Amino acid sequence: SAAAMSYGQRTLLPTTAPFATRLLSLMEEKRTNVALAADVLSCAEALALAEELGPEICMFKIHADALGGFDESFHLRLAEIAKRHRFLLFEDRKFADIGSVARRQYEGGIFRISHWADVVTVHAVAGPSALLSLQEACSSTDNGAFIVSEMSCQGSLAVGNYTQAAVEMAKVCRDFVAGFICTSRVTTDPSWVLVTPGVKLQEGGDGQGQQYLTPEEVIGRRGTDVIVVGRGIIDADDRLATAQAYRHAAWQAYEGRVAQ
Ligand code: 5FU
Repeated sequence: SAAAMSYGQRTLLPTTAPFATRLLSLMEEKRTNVALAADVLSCAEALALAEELGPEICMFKIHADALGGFDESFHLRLAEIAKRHRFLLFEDRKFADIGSVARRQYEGGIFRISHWADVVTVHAVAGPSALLSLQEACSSTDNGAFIVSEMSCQGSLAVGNYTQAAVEMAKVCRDFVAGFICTSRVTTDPSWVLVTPGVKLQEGGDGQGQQYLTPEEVIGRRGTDVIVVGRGIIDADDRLATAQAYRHAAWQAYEGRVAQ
């Protein structure tokens, strides 16, 4: 079955997008399917985190607009660390406007996301125009986007028909869309990479709507591909050991699934 295909095998499919190929190859080689949600207060803290945890992760996810002290030097320094520790840069911008504005938000402003982000997120709510505009503006054909097809938080409206329509939308932009943000196996097509936030070693919530599932549940039972972990790692006393524990749990769950 598709869930039993290895990350490496999936890079060989003709329908796998360039960014998905990069990510799947990196995961297979580095043996990690953990993305870090680096939701810290400042760029200085984010850089320290990238340096410390870079060797454990496949993607470093930020919200650039929530990091204090953002300037041009931040992304240059982050890119250098990413290259050295081999992880990809993920800006979780969740573009949701008309194509022309989404494109300006991607290329311009303070953050100039297209200049440094390997992958971004795009909401499906406005239809495919944002995706098509971002694809035109991306700085490399190896870059991509994940469509938000489900959300981890309580009361999300991205369910049912919306989720299915979001998955369908990817087909209009196959070279750019690398996969989906989701909490379940929203498609059985192994070309797409399924990325799941809302993950902790202990199930529960954060009191502000976030809902957590375990790495075993997400990768092993539900059959998605990458876990996104923020506070589960960032709030730990020993961040490195905790990141390694998530890495181990998520990789074991993946190996169990591929062995079936
Ligand atoms: F699309 C989504 C979603 O549905 N849920 C999320 O939690 C994105 N996220 C992001 O994952 C959110 O913006 C945070 O950056 C991160 C989860 O952080 P946590 O600290 O692990 O709860």
